[in-house]
Amino acid sequence: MLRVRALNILCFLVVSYDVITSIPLDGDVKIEGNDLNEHEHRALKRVKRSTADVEGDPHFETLDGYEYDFEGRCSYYVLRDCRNLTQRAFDIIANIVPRGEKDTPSSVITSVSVEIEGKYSIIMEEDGSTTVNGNSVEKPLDLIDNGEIEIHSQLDRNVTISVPKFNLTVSWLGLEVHHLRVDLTKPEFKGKVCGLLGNYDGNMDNDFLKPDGSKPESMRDFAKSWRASCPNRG
Ligand SMILES: [Ca+2]
Repeated sequence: MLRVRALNILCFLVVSYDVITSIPLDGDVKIEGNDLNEHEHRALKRVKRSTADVEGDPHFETLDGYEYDFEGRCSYYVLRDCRNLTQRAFDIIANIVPRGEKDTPSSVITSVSVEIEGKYSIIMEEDGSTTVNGNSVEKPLDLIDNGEIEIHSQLDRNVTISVPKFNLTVSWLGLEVHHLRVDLTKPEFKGKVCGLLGNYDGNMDNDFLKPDGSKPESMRDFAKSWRASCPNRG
């Protein structure tokens, strides 16, 4: 049975790469996870998580913990603010390109675009090179508009975009692992975002829906409904 007990001291749950640990802080819960089975780990992540991942060829795990694989060949809305459709706080788009051999087809994300409030267009390429509104980011730490957006980047390394006012962090490591991670913790976005990484309402069962709220007929139908554009089609 899943054991979760309250602590008198502060306690902060960290979910990272399927490893669940607890860091003593204050006012949260402690997770005793050594003997949890896979189902219990997943249940726990569903309750506490605020992180979504897309990795490899590509394997998706939504903010609410729903997991699936999808080999696309277009650009897709990974996660977008769906509160105000005319002025979105953010929009995260991934470009997916076929990379496999004929017998073993697969796809990977090759670049990620992050749009912030319609003012900033940040593009992270596979090698970590990054531009903001078309201008290259050359510094390891670039503060846009006095820190409204923070960009940590180095060629061939991780790129991390932080938007403190939205509690939004987008991390990207293109080379070899093609790993995109999105962390969103601001409560006002709960149930108010959409895209391939779900709606962040704590329920994984409603993440597999099309933009109009209808159930897709297939994975292909689901992914197609979240297409942003299709530049990879010849
Ligand atoms: Ca959900």
